[in-house]
Amino acid sequence: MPSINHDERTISFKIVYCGTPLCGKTTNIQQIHAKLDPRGRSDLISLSTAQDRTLFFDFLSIEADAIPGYKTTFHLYTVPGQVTYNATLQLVLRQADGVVFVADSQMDRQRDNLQALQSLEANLRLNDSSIDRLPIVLQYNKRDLPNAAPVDYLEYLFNSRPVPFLSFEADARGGRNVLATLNAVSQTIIHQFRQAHAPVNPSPTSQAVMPREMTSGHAPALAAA
Ligand SMILES: Nc1nc2c(ncn2[C@@H]2O[C@H](COP(=O)(O)OP(=O)(O)OP(=O)(O)O)[C@@H](O)[C@H]2O)c(=O)[nH]1
Ligand SMILES: [Mg+2]
Repeated sequence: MPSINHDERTISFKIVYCGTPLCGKTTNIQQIHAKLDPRGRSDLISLSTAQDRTLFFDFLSIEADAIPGYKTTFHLYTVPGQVTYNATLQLVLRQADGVVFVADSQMDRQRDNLQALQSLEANLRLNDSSIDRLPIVLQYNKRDLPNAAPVDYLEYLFNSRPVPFLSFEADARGGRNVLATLNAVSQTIIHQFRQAHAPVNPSPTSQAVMPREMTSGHAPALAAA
């Protein structure tokens, strides 16, 4: 559920990155943080172990030009992939407006991907939500690796549905399709929001809602971060 304040004319949406351990959730958020103009995003907050495993979550907030007349913010969270942190997954998923499910493309990770997708489904149900109602985008990550499974196979495993999810091939470490994935989920969220809240703004859009990507490398603020 988005958080709306009509007096202050602000709306914020929550996007959660889920997926099996080490599939690249944190790397997605790091790349988004690196690619976006610092004026349109917050600092990246990460709580991780010494081995860079996500302990609680990563958090990044992005301002976007999505709902005219309202300051719109997307709050991006990752959750730890390790099953020992399932309570965290459930907590962070609460009130999510959209989910990016990051699948690790490596052939030997498919059982874990499936388990993570089932866990996502179960946790959404516990939160009175559902994989069928929530905007969800699939990202097949680590496409750069030689042992990446064919995309057709991944589509068969994770996307054989009456209404398939939007899906993207990505190399989050190299930054490929990280923003495309984010844009897809945020557009779907905005589309669904507009359908449910026509009085706020009745006109539909198919334009990208994220702030523009920086074109000339990393921002100085990032180098210092
Ligand atoms: N080759 C390759 N490596 C990647 C890619 N994306 C992430 N990695 C690497 O995979 C490892 C795990 O990435 P993380 O982003 O920490 O994974 P995570 O899903 O956040 O892991 P947990 O928080 O522990 O669940 C890191 O060494 C990344 O550099 C990719 O697209 N290609
Ligand atoms: Mg992580």
